[in-house]
Amino acid sequence: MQAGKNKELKNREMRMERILITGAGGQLGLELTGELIARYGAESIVATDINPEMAKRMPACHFQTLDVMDTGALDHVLKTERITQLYHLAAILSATGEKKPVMAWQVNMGSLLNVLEGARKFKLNKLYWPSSIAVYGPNSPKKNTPQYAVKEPQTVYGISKLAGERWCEYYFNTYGIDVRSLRYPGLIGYKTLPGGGTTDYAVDIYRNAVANDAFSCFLEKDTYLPMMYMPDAIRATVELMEAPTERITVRSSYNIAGISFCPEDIYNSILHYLPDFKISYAPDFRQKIAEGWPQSINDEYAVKDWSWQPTYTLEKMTADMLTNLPQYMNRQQKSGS
Ligand code: NAD
Ligand code: AKB
Repeated sequence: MQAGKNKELKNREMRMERILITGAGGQLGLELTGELIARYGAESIVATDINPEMAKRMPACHFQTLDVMDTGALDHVLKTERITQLYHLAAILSATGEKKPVMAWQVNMGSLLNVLEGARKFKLNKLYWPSSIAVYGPNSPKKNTPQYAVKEPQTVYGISKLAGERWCEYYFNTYGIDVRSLRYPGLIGYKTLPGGGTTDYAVDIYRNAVANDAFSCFLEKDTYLPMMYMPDAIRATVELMEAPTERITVRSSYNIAGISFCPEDIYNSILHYLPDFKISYAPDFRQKIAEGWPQSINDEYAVKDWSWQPTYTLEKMTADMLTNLPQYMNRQQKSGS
């Protein structure tokens, strides 16, 4: 009886939140927006992106075009929509960042400072901002990389994520902003396309396999990287954001581990279902980025603080991707996106 009442109270509290998502049209954003709608109700969510075309792909919720570099426009939404929580996902990823380094720095840093200031001015309850395994560099331990290992990132993206982590911790220490963050590995899912990262090959390979196209991989066959299946990443995000404040001991960003594999491993896992699938290797500038990153991650703080556990292995992910991707690719072709 009491348990039922507590659950009802929690549901009511959750529905009183007003949640703003920036970069909601991206690979992570589309999926996370869907999950937040399911948990908090569509009326609680304001999804935004700089790209107005994303309105068409948005799950059923209020969508606004918003360039998060525009401080006035951001503040206007925070105020008029009475926002209480913000998920700041807009960013330029590693591969695009190496092509446009100054722009990547300006967008990643400028937008983060805008949302941190917005959180302070409008007294938000919580702020979520993702970091990345890209904060590590060639001098970090490669395997089972610890939370507090040396960090000398060599990409503009990694430098911006490391600086961003310091800013998040600063806003927590100085202004008491409840900022929470995860260092995601490369994310893989069937619902959305990746947006200019070094780990994108691990989504593209499945799409080529399902389309019966041979795949040319931009990384060498034995390049190991930390990766994570999207359902695990979404669950980790929600678990971190809903964990009691006193459990959060890391205010920069938490390491979280999922799977570690190389292109040859993922290829072999697909061959099990599609034995005629062909792969070739043509490493490009992204090889150097990948070689500067860890191969696997130690996530003991996330495990200890809020009981993080991934559920997907490479085999389980491949089975799920190949089951679900064909119908999503058909839908995406039909809608032209
Ligand atoms: P994405 O590139 O797919 O999406 C980013 C979205 O931000 C796009 O829809 C883009 O239109 C939007 N955007 C860009 N500039 C903007 C601006 N000025 N104002 C508003 N919107 C803008 O990226 P993603 O993969 O969804 O990544 C989301 C976050 O997660 C990023 O911070 C990224 O660094 C982090 N992350 C992602 C991965 C991954 O594998 N996808 C791994 C580690 C960390
Ligand atoms: C990228 O490759 O840039 C991202 C990341 C690991 O941060 N997927």
